[in-house]
Amino acid sequence: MRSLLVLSALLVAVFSQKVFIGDQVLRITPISQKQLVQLQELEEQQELQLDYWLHPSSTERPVDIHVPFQSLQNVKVFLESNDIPYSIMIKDLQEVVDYEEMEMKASRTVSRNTDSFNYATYHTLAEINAFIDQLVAENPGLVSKTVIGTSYEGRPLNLLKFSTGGTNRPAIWIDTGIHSREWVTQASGVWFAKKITTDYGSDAALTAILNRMDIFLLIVTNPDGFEYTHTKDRMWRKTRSIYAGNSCVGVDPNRNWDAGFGGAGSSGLSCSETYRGPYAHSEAEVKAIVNFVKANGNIKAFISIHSYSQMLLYPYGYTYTQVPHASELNTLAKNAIAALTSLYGTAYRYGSIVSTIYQASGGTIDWTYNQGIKYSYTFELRDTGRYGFILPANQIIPTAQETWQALMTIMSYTNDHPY
Ligand code: 0X9
Ligand code: ZN
Repeated sequence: MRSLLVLSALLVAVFSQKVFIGDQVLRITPISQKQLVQLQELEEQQELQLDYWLHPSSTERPVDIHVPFQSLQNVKVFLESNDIPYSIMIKDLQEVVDYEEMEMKASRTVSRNTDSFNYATYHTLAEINAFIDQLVAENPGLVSKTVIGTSYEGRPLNLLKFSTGGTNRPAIWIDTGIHSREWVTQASGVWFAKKITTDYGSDAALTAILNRMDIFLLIVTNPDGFEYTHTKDRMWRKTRSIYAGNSCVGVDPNRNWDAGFGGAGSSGLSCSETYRGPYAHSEAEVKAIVNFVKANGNIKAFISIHSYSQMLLYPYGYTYTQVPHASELNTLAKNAIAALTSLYGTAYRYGSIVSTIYQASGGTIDWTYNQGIKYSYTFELRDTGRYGFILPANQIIPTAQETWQALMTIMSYTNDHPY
């Protein structure tokens, strides 16, 4: 065990990037309450270094775990001896990561404007920031950029504003990439930005929205984590903040909000992927959005985009208590998903976070809802687990296109239902 850890540390030193050679992603389908508890207990075993891609919640839903090579034997023996059914979803994670990197390098070009930008490939932080500046320069009457704060490591949080005028108009907020490894979300965010500029003035529904409301779009919500996924560890999810006394780096920015902070479905251990941080809003990236929402009291819809699972969710995640607007939010979610599915047939589930995915405390949209933003939603984009966070680049555009159908449904409804 120790020698394997030393070996993997050595490999990181040599390649400078974390490697996932022989790591597997297991899809586990617990068939009893007892097995669910066993999978929860397995998650507590820090020394196994398991990365739960989907947490245990009910026997209706699978549990996906990224298992490092050095823990595979132990985990498989544990599952088999307890008769817990599983299959191997990704047999060698490094192969999938290598393929993605090869594709990305092969398609890399420097684009001088947003028409020649390649929307069908993944991009670095620098490329996305260049895209943002080009979009602003090309559409000075519609698009502007504000830096709403800086990340822990000092990177700007570049918020795009789409506005046709007015002051303090009602607004829609969309963020992507708060979990840095969910690359299809930042890529979709880029596509949405371009889509808004091409559809304004030609698409009647979007034009109606922008004639009355503003749209705010934060594409790289966790820039430190995003840079880290490109340079050091493709699987990095959290921020990159460091706290004295903690053994591990980073906080889960979707457990750090002041809504049920510290409750079930979050961890107090810094090495956990769901570490909530030392206190609510400790993370600079979260705090910047909190300040912006408070200063801009006119946000009417708040949509936070994640992957994967193919779900459209509304509050709450921290409690089983239903939100007062549950039935309206449910109907709107149903309509949004009908629009999404109509494009390519992609199947989505929808419902409250706690009843649809799993309990999670300190999440973004629970806080925004409690701030009075009624239309608070969160997406989990493609896929359902075949590739998980390493979604092939040829799915970026179809994912963004279908998601846009759902976003338009929510935005139009918000525009038509002032409150
Ligand atoms: O665990 C999470 O934070 C979300 N899943 S993810 O794989 N994207 O990490 C689910 C929590 C539900 N809340 C939101 N999707 N915001
Ligand atoms: Zn996420």
